[in-house]
Amino acid sequence: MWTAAPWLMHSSGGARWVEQNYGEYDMTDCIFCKIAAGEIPADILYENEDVLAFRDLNPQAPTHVLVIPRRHISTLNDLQPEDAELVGKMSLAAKTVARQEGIAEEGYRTVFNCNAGAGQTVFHIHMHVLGGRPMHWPPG
Ligand code: DGP
Repeated sequence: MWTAAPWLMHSSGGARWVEQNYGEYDMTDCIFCKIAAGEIPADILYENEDVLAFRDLNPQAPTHVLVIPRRHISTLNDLQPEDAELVGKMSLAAKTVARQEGIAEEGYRTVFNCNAGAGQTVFHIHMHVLGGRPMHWPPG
């Protein structure tokens, strides 16, 4: 059995749409879906109807925020052309959070890890927003 979050059923055209797009995927197993649904706590810095931003549990910099879409998308490889606006909204949320956190002017890094080889451990796309210390290149 799988269930879809109420906002998803409401905003995306109902169960048929969810079934076509998610098949048998059990979103109740996704930690970031649970954060988006308010089922588990997170230090949320920004949210709107499409995206939210919260502090990373295991920060790698003085500021380390994750920006996620409310809708479950497992990896960047699963993005569809119709998701372009959503990904744009994630970037706008990152910009807002960077300003709120006071790192916009000094600079910050945004990162999407895609799949295990790149270090993705949570399979719900997220943009890392890192700042508050010098960032080196190339990344590890
Ligand atoms: P990645 O390795 O790119 O998939 O990044 C996943 C990040 O998610 C990692 O930096 C730790 C963070 N994280 C994992 N579980 C939780 C959680 O329950 N709450 C929060 N706030 N962050 C989490």
